Amino acid sequence: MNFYVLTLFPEMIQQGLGTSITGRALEKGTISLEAVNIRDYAENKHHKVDDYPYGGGAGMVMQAAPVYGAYEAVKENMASPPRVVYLTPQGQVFHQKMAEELAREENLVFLCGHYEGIDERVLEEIVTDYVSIGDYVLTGGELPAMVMIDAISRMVPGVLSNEESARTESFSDNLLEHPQYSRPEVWRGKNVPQVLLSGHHANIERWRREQSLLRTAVRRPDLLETAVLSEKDKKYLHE
Ligand code: 6GU
Repeated sequence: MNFYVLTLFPEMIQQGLGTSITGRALEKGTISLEAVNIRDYAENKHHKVDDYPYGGGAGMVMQAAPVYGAYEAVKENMASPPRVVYLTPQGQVFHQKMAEELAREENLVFLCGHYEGIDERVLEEIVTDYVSIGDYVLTGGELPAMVMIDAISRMVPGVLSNEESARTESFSDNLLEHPQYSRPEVWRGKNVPQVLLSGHHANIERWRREQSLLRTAVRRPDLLETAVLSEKDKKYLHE
C-alpha cells in the first residue's frame, strides 16, 4: 500500500506515522508514505498558496493550481488514477468498514486543507471521497489523514504480527473488546477475575464474549443494532 499526503505540513505527517506499528511497517516496506508539500508546486516566486475568497468573508482559500500540481506529481507514479480522499468535516464519517475497503487499494492520496478550505474547482477535478473523522472541527486535515492512514495500515496484510491480528476481530462484528489483565494477580486489593486464572479455555472465551456484550450494551448501545450476535449472545443480553 502506497500512501501519498498532499499537505502544507509534510513534517507533521512523517513525524506522526514514523513510530510504533506504522513506523515498523514503513521500515519493512509493507506500506510506503510520501508527504508532498503543496507549497513546492506554487508557481509564484513567493511560494504563496492561498488568496482571499471571491465574494468576501473571513480567512483565506487554498488556490487550485498548487494543489493540482502536487496531485499531478504523485499521479505520475501510478498505472491508473488513484482514489483521492479529501479530509473535511463535510465528508462521510470514517468507520472501520471504510478502513477495510480502502486497505484493498494499491495507492491512496490524501488531500489536507487549511484556512477556510480549498478552491472548489480543484476538488471537483480530483477528489473521489470526502471523509470526516467525526462531528467536531479541527484546524486542518493532517490529523484526520494520520488517523485514517493508521486505521487503514493495520488492515493491510503483513502490517500486524500474528499476535496483533488475532485481536483484530473485535470491531468487525461491531462489539467492543473485553477487559484485559496482567500481573500482579492482586493490585491495590483488586483481584484478577478468577475465570482467567482457571486455565479453562472454553469458560474464558465465554466470559470474554459476555464482557464484550455487556460493555457494548453499557458504553455503545448503538453498536448492538448492527452487531453480529448468536442466539446464545442474545439470551445473555436479555437475562
Ligand atoms: Cl477530516 N477535517 C477537519 N478540518 N476537521 C475535522 C475533520 C476533518 N473531521 C472532523 N473534524
